[in-house]
Amino acid sequence: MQFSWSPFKRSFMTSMPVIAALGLTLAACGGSTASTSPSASTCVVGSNTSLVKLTKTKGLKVGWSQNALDGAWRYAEESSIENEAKAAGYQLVKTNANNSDDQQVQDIQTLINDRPDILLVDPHTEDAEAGAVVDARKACIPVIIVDRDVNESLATPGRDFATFVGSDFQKQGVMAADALIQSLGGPKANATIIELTGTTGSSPAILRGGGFDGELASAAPGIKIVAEQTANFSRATGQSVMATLIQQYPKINGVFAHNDEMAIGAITALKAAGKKPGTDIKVVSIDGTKDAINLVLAGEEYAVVSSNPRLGPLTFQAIQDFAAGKPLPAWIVQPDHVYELADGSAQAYLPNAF
Ligand code: GYE
Repeated sequence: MQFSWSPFKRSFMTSMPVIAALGLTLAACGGSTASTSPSASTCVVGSNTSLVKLTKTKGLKVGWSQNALDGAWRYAEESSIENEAKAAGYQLVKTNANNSDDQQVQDIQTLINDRPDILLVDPHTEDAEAGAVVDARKACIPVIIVDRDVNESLATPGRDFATFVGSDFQKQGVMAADALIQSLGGPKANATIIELTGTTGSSPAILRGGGFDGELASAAPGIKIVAEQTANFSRATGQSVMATLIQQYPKINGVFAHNDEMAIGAITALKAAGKKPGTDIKVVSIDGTKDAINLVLAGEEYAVVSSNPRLGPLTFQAIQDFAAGKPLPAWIVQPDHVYELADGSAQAYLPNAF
């Protein structure tokens, strides 16, 4: 599982305050000063320098580039963004890239041409949309990255975008590993497991995988990952991938799925193969959907680590702070938790599940 940036770099970036717009008298790459966004007055179009400053705080037009609308998590995120936009009295211009990087790059370009005051981007993968984020900055439109991050060596917080609002995916992976280790008998356990990974190249897949694999190797070296395969964060794909893998590895003791959808598909496949998930195979996943929490309550899944999709409040607070000229951190972290049957936490969380 590859890392695109180290935890050290991440925490360094987090502590770095966002540099305020610098009055942009520096190198402009052949751009004219015309056609700036209605509220982004200090920006030179095509400029390679600093973040754009907003000069209005009310009635903002907000662009929103969603990478897909394909499951409970993403619908919950979408309504959280919609609700906050409505509550703030902002106009929201939305696109949905249906899990296509090409489509999302095109969507961002369309949104740039529509001249929003600020642009929110939830990138499908880390690298593919980074160039379009830089294009938005060069078109004098400030960007906030929401949920999934871009590769921060290609687009940098404080320069190319104002802030990243999202969960600590690496920590989620560590929490998932600790839960699975516990379910398999603790750090001294000897066991074999399968890991179903999310969309290749997306920040949650990279970081959840990295956090999980690192924690497993150091905390419980007797637990081995015998197969690691992507199921694209999809329930149907999780089911078909697991249907094949369980024939190949019938003796596994556990499954880690990077999201609930894949775990639910995997549990269906395990049952169809005559296994008893929860009894002979322990399953852990990440998200906190109603469907997965109900499987925890039914004893078929051991634990779910939340990845709170309700990112609207933090995101729109960041917009307001940015518009008011307040400095933003490089990363605004959405906190997450582990939910299990044994300690009653899954039951207590259920009313908040999505
Ligand atoms: O886990 C998954 C969705 O980016 C954190 O994307 C998000 C992930 C979430 O498809 O269910």
